[in-house]
Order: sequence, then C-alpha cells, then structure tokens
Amino acid sequence: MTAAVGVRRVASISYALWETASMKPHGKTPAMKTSFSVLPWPRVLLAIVLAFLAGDRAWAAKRPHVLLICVDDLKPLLGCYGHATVKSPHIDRLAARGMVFEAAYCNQAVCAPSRNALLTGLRPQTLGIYDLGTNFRQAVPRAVTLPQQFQRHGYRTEALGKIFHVGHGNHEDPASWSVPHWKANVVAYALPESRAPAGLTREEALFSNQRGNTSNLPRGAAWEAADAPDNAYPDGRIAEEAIRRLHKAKDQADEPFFLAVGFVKPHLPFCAPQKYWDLYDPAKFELPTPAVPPQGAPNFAPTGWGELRQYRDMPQSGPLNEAQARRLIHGYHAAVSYMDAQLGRVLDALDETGLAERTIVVLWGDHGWHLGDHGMWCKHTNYEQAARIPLIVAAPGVEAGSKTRALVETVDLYPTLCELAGLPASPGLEGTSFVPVLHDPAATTKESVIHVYPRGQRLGRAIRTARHRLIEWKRPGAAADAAVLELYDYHADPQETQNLADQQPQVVAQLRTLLDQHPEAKPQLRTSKKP
Ligand SMILES: [Ca+2]
Repeated sequence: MTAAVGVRRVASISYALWETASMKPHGKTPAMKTSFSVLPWPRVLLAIVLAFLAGDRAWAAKRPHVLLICVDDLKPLLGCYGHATVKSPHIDRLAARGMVFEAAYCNQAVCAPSRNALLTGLRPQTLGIYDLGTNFRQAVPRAVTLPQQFQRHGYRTEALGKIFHVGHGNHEDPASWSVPHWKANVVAYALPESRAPAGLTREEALFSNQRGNTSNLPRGAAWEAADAPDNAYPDGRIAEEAIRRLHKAKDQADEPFFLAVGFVKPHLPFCAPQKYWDLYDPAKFELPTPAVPPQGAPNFAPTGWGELRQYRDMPQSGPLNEAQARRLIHGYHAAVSYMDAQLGRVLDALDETGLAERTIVVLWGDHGWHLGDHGMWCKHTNYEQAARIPLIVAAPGVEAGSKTRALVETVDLYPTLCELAGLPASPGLEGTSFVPVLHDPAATTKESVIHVYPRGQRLGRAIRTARHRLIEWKRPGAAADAAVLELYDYHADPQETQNLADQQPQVVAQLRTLLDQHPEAKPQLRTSKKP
C-alpha cells in the first residue's frame, strides 16, 4: 500500500469513527422528534429509552476493539528493528501489518513507573512515584486509567498477566477492569532444581508481596532451559487464556473490547523451553561493546545491576565472566523467542475469529535492557539501551510495513488510543496523541521526549531529542546550578561513549530550555496509606 492510500484510509476510518461517535445516544434523532408530539409521556419515555439502547448498541458495534500487548523488559532488539540474529517472526509479522516506531521511549526504565505512565497518562515526576511499591492511586486516588476511560465509553476491559506492576508491595487496579484481572507470575520455574530447596526464592517473594526480609532467602536460577511445553510457563498460559477471550469476544460483537495481554518474558529469570534455546548458537553472539560506562559520566549514573545479583551464581559485585555473559545473552534471546511464539498464537486467534480487521493492536515494551553494553545489565538507568522501547501499532488504516523516526513516549499512548477509538481523552493527560504520525510516518508531534531515573536523593531528568540526550541530576526542588549534567550526541557518538556536557555548553543550554518547559519533578511520595 502506498503512503497516500494509507492516509486516505486513516482519514476514512477517522471519519467513520466520528460519524459513529455522533450516534452516541445523547442527541435527538428525527424519529424521536416526530414521536415527541404525538405520543403520551410514558410512551415517549419508553421510545427514548429504546432509541437510547438501540443507538448505544449500534454505536458500540462499530467501535474498534483494542488489543494492547505489554511485554516485560523487551528491548527493541528484534527482527523488525533490523536485528538479524534474534528470532522474532511473530512480532515481525505484526510489524508488517502496521507501523514500527524507531524512536519510542519509556518515561522511566523500570516496571511500575513505566506502566503507571502508560495507564494513567501521567509522568513519574508528576505522580512523584519512582519506586516499585507505591501504588499510583496514593498520588491520584480518582485517576481515570486508560482502560477505565474505555470502560466508561462502553468497552469491556479485560487484563491478563502483567499490566499494572504487581509485587514489591504494589497491587493490581480492580477499578480498571470489567472482569477480574487474570494473574500470572513473573518469576516461575518449571524445574525443581531452579527453585529454592524449600519455600520461595528472593525474587519469587518480592513479586508475590511476601512480607519480611527477603534478603535472607535463597536465590533462584537466573535462567532455565527445560524440556517442557510452552504452557509450562506463564506466557504460554496467558496466550491460551487470550485465545479463549478472543473466541468469546467473537460472539459478543455488539460490545467492543479492550483486552490487555501482559507477557512476562523476557523479564528475568530467562526461563524458556529448550527448543527456544536451540534456535541459537551461543558461540555466535557478539559480546557487547563498549563494556565500560560513558567516559566522564558521574560515578552514580550507571546501574550496579542489583536485580541480576538477586539470582544464583551471579557475582555479588564486579563484572560477569565471559561464559556468564554469553549464557545471559543466549537466555535473553531464548526468552524473547518463546514470548514471540506465544504472541503468534494470539495473533492467529485474532485472524481466525475475524476480529483483526476491527482491532487496534499495540505492542509496547515497558523499557529497554542493558544486555552487557557499558558493562551493565538490566534496566534502571537513563541511558539509551534502557530508555528506548519497542512500539508497534497496527490499526485499520495504518500503512502496513511502515516505519517512523518520530519521537514518541509512553505517556502518548493514552491520548493516541482514545483518538483512534473516537473517545475523548480524560482531562489532564500529559502525552500527545501521535495519530498524525499514524497518518504520515514523516510527521512529528514533538521535538523531544523526557524520562527520569532516581539515584539516591538525586533524580536524573533526561531530555532526548532526535540527536542528543541531556541528563540533569539533582534533588527535586534544588537549584538548577546544583545539577550534575550528562550530554550525549548520538549522531557523532551512537554508542554513547563520552559525556560532552563540559565541552558543549551551548548545546546544554539549548536542551535545558526544553527541560525548563516541564514542571519541576515531585520528590518520591512517602505515605503508608493504602488506597
Ligand atoms: Ca519491566
């Protein structure tokens, strides 16, 4: 399909949605006007109610469905992002149906704050929540989440697996879903030898909200290759449930759905059936370079990858040896291919049920991952490999197989999905709809995105433009001249090897102007109140 045809199709879809939105039963129809003068009042009221219901059904029956695929810790190391080694045929298949966002960024490179940004449309520095355990409703008790907004406009909202962050003291958001959330464990092993001899491992305890000191618990395996079927792990079971829900939805055509499917791999531990490990020859992986933090970076900016050190046989300090690094890279790839296969089953069901034509499909990763680059592992930084996310949108009218370099960020998804579905966005959202980009891959909706990461008492606020990233590290509320700065030029230095803040004060000043357009960040919310 050409770009022009794609634009026309989007335009016609938008128009159709606008037209059906006008059918929403709050206006008078001509039939209602004529009956008004001749019918007695009880019959008038009955006629109005019937018209309301009929209009509502007709309105709902034409709404697009939404399938939101959230993937935990998936970086854009995928075939559709130009990486030949990784086997991600089903994500690539989805990309071939829609638009790949090559410059999409999270708002904070860790699970809970990133998901809060997706689901509330508010940035971490607005909520004042940078940790895993503080529930977003402690900051905004009456927030209307993205699924809630769809629910209020006639959608049945359902969630499987990891959507909101559950664990570390945090919990799901029942108000967001029309039916109870379908739970899945992030940390799950198929083999007894991977687990603790008795009881839970540290990470199992944290993700299942066990109280008390977890640091005394045994550590579980960081990876697992089991001769086991796909449904031995949560993502296989999530896919099976998603397929069941899609087949059920086929029979409820007058009720549009918002189905959020949260796959938990490739989050650590890298557990996957053996056949997905067998897709790769570990000797062929290139070990990442550079293996050191950027030159001139403040010593607090890199991550010490404490998350990985929670697992068995991982060093408690210092680097991995080459065998460990190679095994982890292999495990990450195996976990991606396993998750990808589960996505493939869901996409097959979308086709088999005939729902695909009427469904907006979004694949979103909650943040990136340091897979050994800079000598780092996991996420938890403001650097490119942690902040950049995979984002694919396939929707009626979006040009198949298109790509864009437009800058977008996680908070943009809430207003975008509302606009695509013809719903109003809730007031106060911080993102910008990128529907103009879906119309035209060359369009842009913003010149920079912003993301944050805390380090001790400091917060790093990062502005990312098409060329640069400026990171301002200071306590929230402290004077700007107290900040420690990092500046990277991705045109001259794509590997982010050198902090240029001292050498390029003019660029720093330009980027600080962009940063100053954002409100000062709130400090971390401190409260024991549970909503
Ligand atoms: Ca995550």
